[in-house]
Amino acid sequence: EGVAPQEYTLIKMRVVELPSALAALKSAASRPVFLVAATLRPETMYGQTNCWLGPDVSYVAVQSRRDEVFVCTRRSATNMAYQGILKKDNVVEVLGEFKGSQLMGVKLSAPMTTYQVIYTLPMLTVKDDKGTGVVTSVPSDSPDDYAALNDIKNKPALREKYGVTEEMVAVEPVPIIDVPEYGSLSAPSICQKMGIKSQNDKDKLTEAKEKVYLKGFYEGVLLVGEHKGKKIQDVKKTIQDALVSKNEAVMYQE
Ligand code: A2H
Repeated sequence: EGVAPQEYTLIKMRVVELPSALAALKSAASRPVFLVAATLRPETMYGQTNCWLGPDVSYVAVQSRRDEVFVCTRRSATNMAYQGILKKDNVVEVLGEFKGSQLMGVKLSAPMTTYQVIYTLPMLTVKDDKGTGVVTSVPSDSPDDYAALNDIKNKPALREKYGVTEEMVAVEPVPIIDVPEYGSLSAPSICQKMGIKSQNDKDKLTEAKEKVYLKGFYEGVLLVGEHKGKKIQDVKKTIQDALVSKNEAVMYQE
C-alpha cells in the first residue's frame, strides 16, 4: 500500500437477469442492480468480454446514492460510504451477502462494449482487498484477463464446477488499441511470445504486464469509437469523464 491514494473508475455493469441470490433481496426487485468493477483503464471498456468474480470472495449488496443496488466487497462499500457514493454517508447498510460462487454466469449489460450481454465468470486470482473485488475483463489488453479467459475456455471441469456454459465463454478479444511492437491484440501477443497459457503462470504474467502496460499508455492508439486514431494518453480522461457524466461509472479512491 502506497501513501498516495489510487483512483479507480468503477464501471457499472447492469444485471439483466437476477440470479436467485440477488432475486431474494426485497430491494433488488424494484431497483436496478449493478456489479461495480474497479479499473485503471476506462479507455479499454470498448473491449470488455466478461466480468470476473473471485468464487471464494464475499460480496455485499448495498444501496447507492441514486437508489440503485451495487454489488462489491464490504471493504470497498465502506470506502464508498465515506466517499458519498452510497445512500447514507459513513454507514454501510448491507442488503445481502454472497459468495462469488453464487453469482457466476450472471448476465450483464456493460457500457461501451460491442457485446450486447456479457457474463460473470470465475477468476481465482481476484483479490478481496483491492478495488471492489469485481473486475471487468478486457482480454485484448490485459494479460491477466487473457490468461484467465483461456483457462475457463480450455477447462471444462472448471466451467462445470461453477455452472458456466460454453455459450458464456464464446467471446474473443476485440482489437481496440494499437500498441507498437505488440499490434492490435497486445495481451494475446505478449502471452504467446512468453508462452503464458494460464492464470497460474504468475511470474511471467507480472513481467508481461510491465512490458505492455506503460507502452500501451504512452504509445497506444485507439482503433475504435469516437476517439479513433487518437493516443490513449490524450483521451483517457475524456473517456472517463464521459462515462461518469452518463452515470455509467463512478470515481472511487482507496
Ligand atoms: B485493470 P492495481 Cl485492459 N483483484 O482493468 C485482481 N485484479 C484487480 C482487482 C482485484 N480485486 N481489482 C482490479 N483489478 C485489475 C482493465 C485493465 C487493467 C487492462 C489492463 C491492465 C489492467 C481490464 N481488466 O491492470 O494493482 C483491474 O484490471 C493492470 C495493472 O491497483 C485494474 O485495472 O494497479 C487493475 O487490476 C488494478 O490494479
